[in-house]
Amino acid sequence: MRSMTTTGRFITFEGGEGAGKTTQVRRLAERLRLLGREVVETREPGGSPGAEAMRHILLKGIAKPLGTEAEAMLFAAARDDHMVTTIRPALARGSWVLCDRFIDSTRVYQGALGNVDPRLIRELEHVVVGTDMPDLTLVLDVPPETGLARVHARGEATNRFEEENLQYHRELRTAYREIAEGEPERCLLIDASQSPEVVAVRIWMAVQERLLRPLREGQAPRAAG
Ligand code: Z5A
Repeated sequence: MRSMTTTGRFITFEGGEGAGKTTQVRRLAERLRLLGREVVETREPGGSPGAEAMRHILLKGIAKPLGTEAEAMLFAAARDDHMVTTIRPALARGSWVLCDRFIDSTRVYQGALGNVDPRLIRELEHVVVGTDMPDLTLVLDVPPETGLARVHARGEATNRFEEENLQYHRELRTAYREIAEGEPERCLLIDASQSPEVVAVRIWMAVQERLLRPLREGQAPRAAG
């Protein structure tokens, strides 16, 4: 959690395929820039040259034969480079960091769905993220049928995770909802089946209430869970 004397804030966007994370990162960044905030838009896996190189290996399924535990460690290694190279320096400058996927993706994809021991997942988080947890995590919630239809309508090649079956995507949604329920101080579940405009308004209200108002009033953001 950031201190009240630091103006930078760290927001992560989570959810299943086609939930609208990338769209909403862009919209929130535009709103914050209009307020004069410096904003860094980033993503995982990726967000730094080293991590972007690893993204290719992870999303093409090249690491899949190594097993989900090894994949979790590779996602963590990419995150470590991202933290060191991009996220921590941006927060230290007072920038707002908006990140498309972060630790909850590892908890859900490798942990809940990949059966990686939660103790290993937590230990990797502890080593890589430490106390630099997100101030706010927006979990965009959409029925998997809707999200996958959006992704397929784009007509781009699918990645290793998008190719899993519908039951897999239903379990992903359940796992995300459980995280949001379990950590209400850090996470907020957003109904992402609405239009992009409606979802953006809901997100903007949450950011104002949870982060901008406390900042104006000289308080630290609500404690991360
Ligand atoms: N992964 C992991 O396993 N472990 C980890 O630790 C991490 C990641 C960090 C990254 O995929 C994969 O890595 C991910 C988990 C795994 N699995 N998958 N797949 P990615 O970055 O390639 O894909 P993604 O993160 O799932 O993004 P996406 O499929 O592009 O979805 P999105 O960002 O949520 O949605 P979008 O790009 O904003 O929108 C998708 C389309 O829907 C687009 O045409 C929009 O114009 C449209 N859209 C957006 N919002 C709406 C609304 N509200 N209504 C209608 N249409 C909309």
